[in-house]
Amino acid sequence: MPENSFNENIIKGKMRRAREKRGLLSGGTPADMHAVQGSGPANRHGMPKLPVGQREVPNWPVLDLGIVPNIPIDQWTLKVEGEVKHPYTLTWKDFTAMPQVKDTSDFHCVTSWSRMDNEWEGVRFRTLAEKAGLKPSAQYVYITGHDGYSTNLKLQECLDDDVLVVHHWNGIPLPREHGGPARMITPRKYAWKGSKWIKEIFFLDREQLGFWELRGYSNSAEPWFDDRYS
Ligand SMILES: Nc1nc2c(c(=O)[nH]1)N[C@H]1C(S)=C(S)[C@@H](COP(=O)(O)O)O[C@H]1N2
Ligand SMILES: [Mo]
Repeated sequence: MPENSFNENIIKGKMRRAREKRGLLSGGTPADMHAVQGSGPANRHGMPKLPVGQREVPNWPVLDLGIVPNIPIDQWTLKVEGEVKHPYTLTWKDFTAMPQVKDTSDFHCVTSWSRMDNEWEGVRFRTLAEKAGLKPSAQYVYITGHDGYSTNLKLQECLDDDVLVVHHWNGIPLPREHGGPARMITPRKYAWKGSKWIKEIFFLDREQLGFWELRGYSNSAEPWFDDRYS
């Protein structure tokens, strides 16, 4: 558990917003999305640049729950466990020795800002999963962060090429306030599905909801369907 505690006001404010906006679609449909042809990163799906209800920001806002963990590289570990044949714990050296990839994708926060064309570098989630040897029962994923955060995904959603555990962004080491030394990114989902300061990956045989999923955020979280709150 983190030493200090979450900022309850941040959480209350976001929960209020989730309640107010529940079931509220801002009018977009998949057909609208196809009306304008776009191009770009895989998570743009050849669609217009921005999913409905999003606005582009030039900067990269910081969102957290009032805790910004400091994890020196020499103390960093990532644990992979659950419904796997070979649970393991990576050190930083192990992690950076795994096959590395670069990918460009857009980053969509459910609070409506999007940061486009981010160049990420890290290890594919799929590579981490393959190393563990998933049992057929591994159908769900639950991820924790060093600040005590958690989030969840279906296994299938984690296996896309662009789901990464990243350590570099736009050519610089991932800044601590953005989850450095390493965070997960889930470009086809709203950004809360990617844990900053990633600590553990659990493969599960049943769904376990994460921090925001328990507090009114959509479990599926698809930006192109304006799928924000449940
Ligand atoms: N560990 C952890 N991961 C987290 C969060 C958090 O509070 N703690 N916030 C989520 C939310 S709501 C968003 S929008 C993104 C924000 O990432 P950023 O601060 O780098 O923009 O991280 C997600 N991952
Ligand atoms: Mo967010």
